[in-house]
Amino acid sequence: MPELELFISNTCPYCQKVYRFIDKYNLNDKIKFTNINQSAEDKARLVEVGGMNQVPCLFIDDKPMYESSDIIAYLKENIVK
Ligand SMILES: N[C@@H](CCC(=O)N[C@@H](CS)C(=O)NCC(=O)O)C(=O)O
Repeated sequence: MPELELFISNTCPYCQKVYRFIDKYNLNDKIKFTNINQSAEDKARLVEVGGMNQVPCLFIDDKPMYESSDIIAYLKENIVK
């Protein structure tokens, strides 16, 4: 099982789209949620590792994946049982 960390922000509709999928398939406890509005350090880590200040971004074993549709497709293929 890879380590999954999802970077989100408070008002982002694309984050909400990903979250709805996560909630629907009960994946909450498989993913660490990191809200970049709550931590300047986490926001800096997102930009440093991912290269963009864009959410949602899923770190899969510390490798960044942007784009809500790609994240949902990844979760569907690899994490949903
Ligand atoms: N096509 C992207 C759009 C993501 C997006 O536009 N995110 C906004 C927040 S709702 C953002 O992070 N904007 C800041 C930026 O792109 O620098 C997706 O589907 O994930």
